[in-house]
Amino acid sequence: NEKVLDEILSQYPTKVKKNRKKHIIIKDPNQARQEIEANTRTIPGIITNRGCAYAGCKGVVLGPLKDVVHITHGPIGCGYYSWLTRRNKAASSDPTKNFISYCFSTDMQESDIVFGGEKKLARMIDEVMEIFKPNAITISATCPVGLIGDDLGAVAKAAEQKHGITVMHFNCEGYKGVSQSAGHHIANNTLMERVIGAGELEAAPGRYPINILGEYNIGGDSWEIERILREIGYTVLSVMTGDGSYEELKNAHVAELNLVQCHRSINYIAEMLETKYGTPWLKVNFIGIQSTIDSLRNMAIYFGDPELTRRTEEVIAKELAEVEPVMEQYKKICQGKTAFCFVGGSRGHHYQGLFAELGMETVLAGYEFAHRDDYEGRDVLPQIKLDADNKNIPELHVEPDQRRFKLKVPRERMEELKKKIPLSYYAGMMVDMKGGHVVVDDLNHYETEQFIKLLKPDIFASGIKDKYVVQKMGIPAKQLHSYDYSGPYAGFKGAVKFAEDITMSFISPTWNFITPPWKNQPILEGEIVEGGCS
Ligand code: CFM
Ligand code: HCA
Repeated sequence: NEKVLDEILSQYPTKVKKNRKKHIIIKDPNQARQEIEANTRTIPGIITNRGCAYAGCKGVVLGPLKDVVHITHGPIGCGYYSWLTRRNKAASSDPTKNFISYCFSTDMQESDIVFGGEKKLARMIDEVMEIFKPNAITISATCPVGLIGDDLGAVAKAAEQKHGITVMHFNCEGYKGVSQSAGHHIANNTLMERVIGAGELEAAPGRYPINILGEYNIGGDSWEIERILREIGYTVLSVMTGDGSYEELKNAHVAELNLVQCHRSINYIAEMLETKYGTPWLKVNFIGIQSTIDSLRNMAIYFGDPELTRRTEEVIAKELAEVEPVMEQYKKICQGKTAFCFVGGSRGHHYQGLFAELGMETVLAGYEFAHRDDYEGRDVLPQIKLDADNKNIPELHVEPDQRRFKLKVPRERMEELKKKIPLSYYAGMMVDMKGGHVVVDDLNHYETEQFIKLLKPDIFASGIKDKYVVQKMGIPAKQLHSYDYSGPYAGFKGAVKFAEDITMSFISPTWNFITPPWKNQPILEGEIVEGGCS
């Protein structure tokens, strides 16, 4: 409760306490809205799990585009850090056009920092063209590039003229935002301006044409999602950007519907595509069996075709018959256990339903870098204050495309549909949480330890940066970024894989060899006395 929370926060200096208090909510179902502070700077000195704008731009949004060579302009560490660690899988029918397994970096040295790195970058592009001949190149800036003022735009322009391909540059220096989130925005703006719509297609090459936005094929998730969608009869034009390609993305404008899986990283594109091409977007969640079913049914409602609805139900029934009995087995072991679920900007919410399907309650959840709308729902958008990121990200102004804008759904039907399905809408994480459950934004290592001691979860789902600290406390930790080299976890088959992995972490005998610290030490030290603490 609030008193215990206050005790935890009282270890902080007064100013820090005041700040952190706004980022932590205990869900109270009696309040219509509980406001949380999000997308603000981490306090210097606090150990956060967040990444940087470069990670969000190159690592998250651009990196998965497989037929593009992604150059990291900077010292080698940034390129190395983002080299395959995210597990965004990609397969290609043309292996000479799949560069996913490479790491391209200009490997800046001290002399490049002193005398400038533009020439080295230009030479590198020449070399890339000689060896790999990609259809497009991206250049992502790291912190020192912005500090020394290398003109990436000029290098990119000259390279385009010299080689006749698309060379896009991204001023996503790590410090351009308070987290990865600014990087998503920087990447998406340029993809919107230069890639989507650059293709020649005027009509879709199949029935029910859709794009899947905000799905990055981690551990093969999007392959499982696409398997289900194709079986129903959808034409998946492009995935942004999991196992995605520059060539596919160019024609994303002909879709009839855009699905949004990760709202945080891609909602700008979804909105801009609606304005520019008249394509509505639907919030989906393919993590968890029930969420997958709901998403498929909502898609069928959108298209409003009885044949599609029939086929949707047929596929759901077939898949359910396969996975339900297996899930029941795993549920016997997981039932009644509790989880913490703290992940980047969407999974903190998306995995709660899947845990519930195993009979588990998520008692603490949060995001590293999501914004208030991801917690509270899009209704709060008009109230969100301009933040530190805004001045660093040029705002794109998009207008209806004169030639290609086509209203996919008449306005009246759109209004009717909005009452039934989440079209252009995301309700956020907090509505799905129960009273007494804790929501934490930008959770740090001190708070991680305190909340573990207090709530003693049976499993902690988060990332690599706290995994081992958590395990040393005797708590199983599950990476929900990289899936601990497992997956896929999406869709029907993915739910079973997840259930198997979670069950495995509970029945491992390893935990018998660890004594959690609180079994040897009291949970809170010191005593409360009248008129103050000692
Ligand atoms: Fe979206 Fe992602 Fe996520 Fe994200 Fe990420 Fe990721 Fe993530 Mo790691 S785009 S917000 S910036 S779902 S890399 S695939 S797992 S923090 S919750
Ligand atoms: C990133 C990528 C990351 C990190 C994962 C983690 C990912 O933020 O740069 O901290 O475990 O999913 O790979 O989010």
